[in-house]
Amino acid sequence: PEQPPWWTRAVVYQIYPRSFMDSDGDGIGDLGGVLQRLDHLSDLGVDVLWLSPVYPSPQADNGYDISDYQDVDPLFGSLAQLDELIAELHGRGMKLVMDLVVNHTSDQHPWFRESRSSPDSPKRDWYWWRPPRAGLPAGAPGAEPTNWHSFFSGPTWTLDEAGGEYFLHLFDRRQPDLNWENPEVRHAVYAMMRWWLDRGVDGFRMDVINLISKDVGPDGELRDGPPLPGLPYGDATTSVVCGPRSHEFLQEMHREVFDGRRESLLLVGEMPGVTVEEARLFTDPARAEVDMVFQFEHVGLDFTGSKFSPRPLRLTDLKASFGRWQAGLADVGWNSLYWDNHDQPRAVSRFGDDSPRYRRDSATCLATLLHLHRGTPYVYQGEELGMANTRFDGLDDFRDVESLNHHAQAVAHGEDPDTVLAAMRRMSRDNARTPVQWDAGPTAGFTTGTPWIAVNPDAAEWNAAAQRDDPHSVLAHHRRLVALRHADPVVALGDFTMLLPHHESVYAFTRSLDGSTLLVVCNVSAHEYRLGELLPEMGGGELVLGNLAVEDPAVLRPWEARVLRVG
Ligand code: TEU
Repeated sequence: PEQPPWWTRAVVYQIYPRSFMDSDGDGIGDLGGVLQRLDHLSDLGVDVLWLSPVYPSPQADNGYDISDYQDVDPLFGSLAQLDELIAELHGRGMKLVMDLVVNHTSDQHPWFRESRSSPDSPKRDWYWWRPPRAGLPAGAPGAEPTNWHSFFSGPTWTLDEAGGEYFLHLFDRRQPDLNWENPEVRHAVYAMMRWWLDRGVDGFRMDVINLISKDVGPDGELRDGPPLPGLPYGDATTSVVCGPRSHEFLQEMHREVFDGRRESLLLVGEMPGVTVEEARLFTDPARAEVDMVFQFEHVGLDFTGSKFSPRPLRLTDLKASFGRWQAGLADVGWNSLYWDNHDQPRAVSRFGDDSPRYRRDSATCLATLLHLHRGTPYVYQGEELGMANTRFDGLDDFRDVESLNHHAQAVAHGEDPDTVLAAMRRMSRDNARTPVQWDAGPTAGFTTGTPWIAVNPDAAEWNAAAQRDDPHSVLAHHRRLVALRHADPVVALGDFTMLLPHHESVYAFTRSLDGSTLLVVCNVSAHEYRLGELLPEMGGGELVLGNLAVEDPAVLRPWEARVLRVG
């Protein structure tokens, strides 16, 4: 029988370089810092490093606005250091996956500058240029070519005064969308990707790759989306999420870039709004598109409409979502497993309990839950330390373009500034972007200078140095989870069966492979439960891994997680 792909047993660690480790004292993390901290990764046992963008960039969206795809921004270091990183990782048996941001470029990319220079530019059609809406003068209210709302607030169109036309940007106005309909664009991207593979990188995490195909009519027309409640805009997603040529483009990319080298690579498609059915198509190995999706359903259950309208999360909703994805990709396809990344609030604050009493226990409980599902787990820097949401006193403490744009728009539309700030404290991406807490020193050991965003005030207590040699720590627990996936094929490949789908606090499931079964029981609450009452038929079992010392095998303590071999 065919060997399962290596990444079914792998764990990915994500570095957001700006916040990981600063080696030169400018307050911004860099490649030198990553190189200094590689022991932390080896010690954790992870297999792959996914590095968020380090390319030259004006940093409007912290590097997700790229102005040169084939270099390293001096802010982060040099190409020579990137080569060194590749060699160091390979020497330690790890791989490097680069962030590939090709739905859009920076507005400072030479391609866009050229495109903008004139309607007759040979690169005009590399981006989406459109005249004002029929009957309205350029710049008039509502004259944008479509009514679409940007992911980062405001319209998705900005007028270029000089040329009199609008350009499309699904994100910030400094992130114009590339026109993938144009084959020159696609082949330029493929050439760039081959250049990176030839340099030795082991794959790509493809940013919003399911937005590259827009639903464009035969005469180039883009259509309005359904109105969004409470906003003077419409929903763009019906026209841009998993558009009609998405699969065709990814298959073409595969042929042009990955053929012949696919086995050793990791190809991850980050896909907001992707459905299970679409994900099956994107990750069916027979179709040769990507290896796994990075989907958003479970991080969209604690708000209504916009992420800045939070509501309480119900565990039953979370279980239903995970269960649907586990079932939908059971026989074909593959999923990424994550709680945290640079776009999400901190997991222990969002899904766990970051009060002193339960912070360590809930962080380890959540980790157990996640790593025991079928799929490839992703650990985001600091998650392995139980890092939590930070304290934002006022607007000045925020840095992220999404948060700042949202604040400006919401306040302009008459929302109460305190309510807007409260939602930002809870949901802002900046929660994930505070410096990694290495030790109890000033700036948590992150920099000798002034950090670009304030260190979380809890760093004196919650840091890597304090946890490294403590077998009870969140860090030690993550180490055990990574090792378990490496050692036990049931964790990597076993079938998944959800138990107790309607229980409000206990998350339980089994994983089975070749007659061997693991039972995973996690108490996602501060109450106690009697195991015998929950799962009477599942008595006994050998404890493979747990997050608390078991005092009474019959009692599941607050935030306790157990992995038991039951067959
Ligand atoms: O994120 C894609 C994405 O869907 C996010 O914009 C998401 O909508 C938002 O962050 C949730 O609040 C990717 C990158 O991960 C993100 O950092 C970039 O800002 C974005 O693409 C644009 O490149």
